[in-house]
Amino acid sequence: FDEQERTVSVVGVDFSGGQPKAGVDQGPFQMVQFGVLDQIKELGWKVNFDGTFPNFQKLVPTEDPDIGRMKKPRAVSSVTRALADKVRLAAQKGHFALTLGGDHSIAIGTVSGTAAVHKDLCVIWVDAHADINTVESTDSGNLHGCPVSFLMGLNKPDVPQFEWVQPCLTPDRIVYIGLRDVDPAEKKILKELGIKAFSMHEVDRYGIGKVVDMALEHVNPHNNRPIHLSFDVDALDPTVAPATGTPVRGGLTFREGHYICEAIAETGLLVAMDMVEVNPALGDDNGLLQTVTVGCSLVRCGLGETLL
Ligand code: NNH
Ligand code: MN
Ligand code: MN
Ligand code: MN
Repeated sequence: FDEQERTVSVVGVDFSGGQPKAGVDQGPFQMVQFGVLDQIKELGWKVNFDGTFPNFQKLVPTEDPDIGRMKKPRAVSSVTRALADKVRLAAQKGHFALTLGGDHSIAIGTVSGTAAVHKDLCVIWVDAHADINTVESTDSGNLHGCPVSFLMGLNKPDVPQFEWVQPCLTPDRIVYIGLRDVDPAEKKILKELGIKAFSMHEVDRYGIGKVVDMALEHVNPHNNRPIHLSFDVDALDPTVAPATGTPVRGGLTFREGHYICEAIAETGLLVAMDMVEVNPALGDDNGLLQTVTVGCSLVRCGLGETLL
């Protein structure tokens, strides 16, 4: 980025249709209310925010019956399609694209948008879950468990509602950190495609410093690929981020989560970040405040906040 005018385009996606729990659509509003935009400005960024909520709810159809196993396919498709356009336009202007979710299905849109501009894009997916179920393999039918399969073009034949999605990710251009709740069908997909994943087991074994080094070395061997960081707050341990739809014990500590964002920001290659699955409706007031606070501070670290 040009040091003179580093600009962040922020998109808040008030959308929950990729999973069944209400409230995650309020995540962006809560993070903005908590002050994330001013905090980003204090880091020296210009902030471009078109922020009238709701932006995306209006695209959700009133009738959206299941198609096969897929729940709310039309809603997810139209929201992510509009989001892809917004993110693409931001990236075309040379802006950092920050997307506040919303559930993780929105990554179909965010990664499509950045990949359309940054042809050599790689993705770092920080999550308790692999989100690579296909429309056939998903048990839950919740599309927040499927975005990676769309981005990689794994759903064959094309799902008509998602025909607009250009497969933009190859197995060597995505890496996972934090996994600990991966469905059997997803394990099979990861293995067959040879996708690199650092589960909590590897975090325990090598420590977060080494894991991030290895993850970057894998997706970005020559340090020249733009990076999209898709951060699901449920990657963090539920003691750190309780207000999320599918908490899983044994997650990243507060510092491990922040270290990941700091180290990726340090590469100077980060062009986009998603902060998703913050659900202010879940948990008590303290848990909500904790989760919103940590979402904001992870975003700041991704945008270059350092401890010293
Ligand atoms: N793997 C499960 C599914 O496909 C759970 C996905 N839930 C998430 N993903 N929160 O990040 O339904
Ligand atoms: Mn996820
Ligand atoms: Mn998750
Ligand atoms: Mn399942």
